[in-house]
Amino acid sequence: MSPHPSTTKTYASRAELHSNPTAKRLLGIMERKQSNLCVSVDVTTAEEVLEVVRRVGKSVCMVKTHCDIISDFSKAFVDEITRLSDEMDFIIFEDRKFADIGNTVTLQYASGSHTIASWSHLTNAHPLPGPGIISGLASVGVPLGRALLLLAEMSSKDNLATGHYTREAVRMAREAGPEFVVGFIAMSRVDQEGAKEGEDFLVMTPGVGLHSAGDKMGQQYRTPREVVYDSGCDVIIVGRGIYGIKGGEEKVKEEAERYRKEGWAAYEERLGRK
Ligand code: 5BU
Repeated sequence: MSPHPSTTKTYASRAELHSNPTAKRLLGIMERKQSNLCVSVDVTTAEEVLEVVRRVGKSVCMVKTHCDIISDFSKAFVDEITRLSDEMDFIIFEDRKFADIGNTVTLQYASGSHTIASWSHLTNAHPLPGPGIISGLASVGVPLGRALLLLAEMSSKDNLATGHYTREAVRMAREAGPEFVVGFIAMSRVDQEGAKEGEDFLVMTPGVGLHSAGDKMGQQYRTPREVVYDSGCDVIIVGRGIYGIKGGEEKVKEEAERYRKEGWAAYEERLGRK
């Protein structure tokens, strides 16, 4: 099979293909910072999250949060992570995995104690409920310039997002158009089949780690090279492999740089630059 057209283009040239402001900004950051690394900051207090972000911020194109695990989530936290995102030049991705009917996700996205749409540039949704989930989230997100990923595949062992389900996720994204849905959470180039002229989806991939093959609860890890070069994905998402590394502050910084370099080298290799 010939390589997917998006995998032969630079991130900078792909920015031109996107009308969504978040996708454009992200691809620009990736090129500027030479980074396709997203750090998943799965720690449970606001100060711990901010500490990790300050350490890794220079190395990343994006920071991923789970706001519902932060015990003292507050407006002050939102203000500070937003300030860091401007200062250190990264996108904020709340990994909310919306999964309800359109009306409910609209409320979950805009309201409640987290008001996710007010601060998170990018979020994601399961395609399970059908296209209404996209229209619901878009009604809140589009006026704010936000973007959405659909979960087409997952990294965990024996998950059910495979085959027909994955293909339907891609079809839903194509039908929705590029205004709001800018890509997928997936383990591979799920948009390979039936790719349309001028189309460009961002494929973001969790389950990346250099030190272990997985955890005791079904997570499965691959290396940055396997994800970016072998599978043609665009962004590597790393959690415990970076914030969980032993050895203190400096070690976390070093580890983020290590993943950034590996991810970038794999991207350059796929462009045939080395
Ligand atoms: P880890 O510590 O690198 O295993 O963390 C992975 C993160 O990515 C974690 O926040 C998960 O919720 C998230 N994730 C995932 O691991 N696999 C998936 O398929 C999806 C999200 Br979707």
